[in-house]
Amino acid sequence: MSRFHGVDFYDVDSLLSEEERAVRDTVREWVDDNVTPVIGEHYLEGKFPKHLVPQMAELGLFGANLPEAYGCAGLNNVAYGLIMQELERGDSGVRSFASVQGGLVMYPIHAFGSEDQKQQWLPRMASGQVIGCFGLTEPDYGSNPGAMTTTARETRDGWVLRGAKMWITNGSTAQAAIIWAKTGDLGDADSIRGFIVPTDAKGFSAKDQKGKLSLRASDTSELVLEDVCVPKEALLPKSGGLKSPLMCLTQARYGIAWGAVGAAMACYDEAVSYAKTRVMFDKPIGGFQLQQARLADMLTEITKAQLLCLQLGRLKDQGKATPQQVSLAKRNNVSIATDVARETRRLLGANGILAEYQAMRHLANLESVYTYEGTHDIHTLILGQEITGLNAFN
Ligand code: TGC
Ligand code: FAD
Repeated sequence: MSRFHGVDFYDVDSLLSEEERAVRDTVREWVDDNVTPVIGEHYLEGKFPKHLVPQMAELGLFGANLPEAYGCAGLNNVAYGLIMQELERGDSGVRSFASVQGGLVMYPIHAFGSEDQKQQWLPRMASGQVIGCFGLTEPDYGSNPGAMTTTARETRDGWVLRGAKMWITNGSTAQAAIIWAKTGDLGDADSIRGFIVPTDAKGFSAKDQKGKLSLRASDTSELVLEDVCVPKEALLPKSGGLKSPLMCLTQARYGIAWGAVGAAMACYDEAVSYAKTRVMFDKPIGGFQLQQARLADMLTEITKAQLLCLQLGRLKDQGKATPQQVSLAKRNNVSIATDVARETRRLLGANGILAEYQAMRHLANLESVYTYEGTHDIHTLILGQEITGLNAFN
């Protein structure tokens, strides 16, 4: 039985299947035992806890919603979401690692790869033997990836890739990178295709992004591709156009919507426990109306976000979830999680700035989560376009 029982004000638990609860409890316990005790130190040192990767693989956390035929857990999307929730309860960097590996690297190989590519890469990625990264963002093209300038030119033997990718999670630890590049004119976003590029290929280099004050327990890198030659088999044959990487983003954004709830739950738990034990003016601070208002707001927003995730997951399992519904959940849940983390930090007073508590680390992390996988603003515009039919991006 898990030591962390988790805020569940509306008995969302009763809406889960036995298998979904079992998956959630297993990951919850693993996070309590293996992530929470060490993450503060790794965060301060600016290091991803690499030693956790084999354990995560053993638990089946990589590409958990992909088929068992490729060595994956074959879970439904609700169970997958619960995994992301529990991982991010530990740290956004740990959830990021699993999201990138599963949603941004294994998913495109599964969706756009040949049978040979799936057999060659997916089992090794599920078992953590091969770590992947996803290169879409460029130094000059973040929110607007369709304008990317990385190119892939076809030769007699294969392809030559040239360009740079920026802010790439797992970039310096990965053995394989999914690189998105234009195979036609720079103005032609329809010519974007995906490639599986081994990171030891000649001309490929990765440099760690230094000076991060957020997601410190996660590797983030710049990738440079200087005429990197790859064979014909490196191309993901069914990828075509900007839609392909955007489909991957929908997978990862779905996981983030759940993950953010986990970070908020961790902060709320910390806030409640602190409010009940910290005595000021001769009584626990939880006995003051101002702190109760903070806690009531947190509980309300977390409960709404949990219900949002569950229904989104059920829709996804029925094949009915739209990218816009995923945008709404990513936008809302990251935003409320950031608010919960900030209010927890404030409730904790001076202790709230310490790494031995969780709130400040989650708050700093969530600032990255707010920006990556489509900034909050971009998701606002995606929803604005869905509502009005009018494009306000450009
Ligand atoms: P647009 O014309 O709107 O779309 C091109 C085609 O794609 C379709 N589409 C989608 N399909 C699936 N999922 C989505 N989310 C989709 N969004 C659009 C669209 O229907 C169209 O299809 P078709 O058939 O008509 O060709 O393209 P646009 O150039 O106008 O761009 C729209 C915009 C701005 C929304 C898009 O570029 C965007 O989402 N920008 C944000 C970029 C972003 O999120 N980057 C994330 C990089 S990866 C990352 O951050 C990893 S963090 C990892 C971690 O550590 O966890
Ligand atoms: P910009 O696009 O320059 O945006 C700057 C500001 O302008 C933002 O506030 C934005 O909302 C706003 N803005 C932009 N366009 C509009 C508009 N049309 N209307 C109104 N406002 C607008 N990318 C990957 O490919 N792979 C990864 O693994 C990856 N990991 C990441 C890890 C971390 C820690 C971080 C921080 C980022 C990561 N990213 C990754 C990149 C991430 O996806 C981009 O940072 C994000 O898409 C935003 O791009 P940008 O930073 O260039 O901001």
